[in-house]
Amino acid sequence: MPQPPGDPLLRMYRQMVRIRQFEETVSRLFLEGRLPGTLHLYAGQEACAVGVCEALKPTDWITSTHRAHGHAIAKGVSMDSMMAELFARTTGCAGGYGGSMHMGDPAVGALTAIAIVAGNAPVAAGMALGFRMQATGQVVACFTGDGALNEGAFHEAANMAAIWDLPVIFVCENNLYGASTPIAEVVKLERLSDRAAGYGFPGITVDGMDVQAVYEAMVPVVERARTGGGPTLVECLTYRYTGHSRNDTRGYRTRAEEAEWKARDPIPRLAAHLTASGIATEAEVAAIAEEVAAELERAVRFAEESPSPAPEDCLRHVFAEEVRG
Ligand SMILES: Cc1ncc(C[n+]2csc(CCOP(=O)(O)OP(=O)(O)O)c2C)c(N)n1
Ligand SMILES: [Mg+2]
Repeated sequence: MPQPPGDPLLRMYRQMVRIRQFEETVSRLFLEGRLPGTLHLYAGQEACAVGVCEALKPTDWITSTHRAHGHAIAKGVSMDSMMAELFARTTGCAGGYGGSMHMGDPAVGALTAIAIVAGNAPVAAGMALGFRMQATGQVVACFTGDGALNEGAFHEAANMAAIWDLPVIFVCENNLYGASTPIAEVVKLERLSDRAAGYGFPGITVDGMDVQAVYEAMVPVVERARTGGGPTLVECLTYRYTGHSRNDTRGYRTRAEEAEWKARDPIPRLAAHLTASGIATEAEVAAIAEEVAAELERAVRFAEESPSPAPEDCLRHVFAEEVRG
């Protein structure tokens, strides 16, 4: 799927607004009891997904986590299909069987998200091995959290990617917490990107609240992966505005800390740059939010008007029956 045309900064701005409004909408729907299941919201971290995906080609891939909405939107998964997935409707991107943690669409290079923490890292390394063996020139960006870096699966994948110079970029969104655990309690390093030295590839730390910084950091890293230079660990310093998932009253962090991070919100930050540099007027920036709000209204309507899966189909896709014929 080709990238929408236009100024890259405006495109990134729109994408961040789309993610933010998607999260605000689904959060409200969830609290109203209109969505089943659970949610892991991405609000606050938009600059990471958008900056990373802007540096990828449409033919490149991402692998994602339990906090999947932002990654999926940034890579181009349709909000209609994501909304329908959250409503558990057959038009959802996983047929309504998966929910919040199973966002994705192979048609746009977004592997259906994997909610096992770090479970997507070996899969990304495997995809990258496939790309290299078939000389496709593609790369894969593997989104992980800070908590994921302490999982055995991550270490094994990073080491294998290192020894074979695989075209994978490990993007660690360090939002300071793994559920309720502060990262500083479970990692002795100040910079998680220093872990990369242990695998023998570069690691960098970027401001994950600044979409331009993330994008600019990613461009050479993607080029390096694509041209046989191997992986990089990109640590994005960021913050999730809401609790880890439902029922999280955020007792493990202070309201003052939250306010500090929200003062660095990536969306008004880029809006200020767009208007100050003459790329867009204030009215044009405001129009984007209105257009996105209308897009979301349509997505909710699409989801609500879509059919629910039939009870007799509940075991479909559980076993490989169709493959066995
Ligand atoms: C292997 C595994 N262990 C535990 C969980 C439960 N769990 C889901 S998300 C999460 C925290 C992950 O933290 P982090 O990697 O920092 O991602 P974040 O939620 O901050 O985006 C945990 C422990 C899981 N899904 N998989
Ligand atoms: Mg985290």
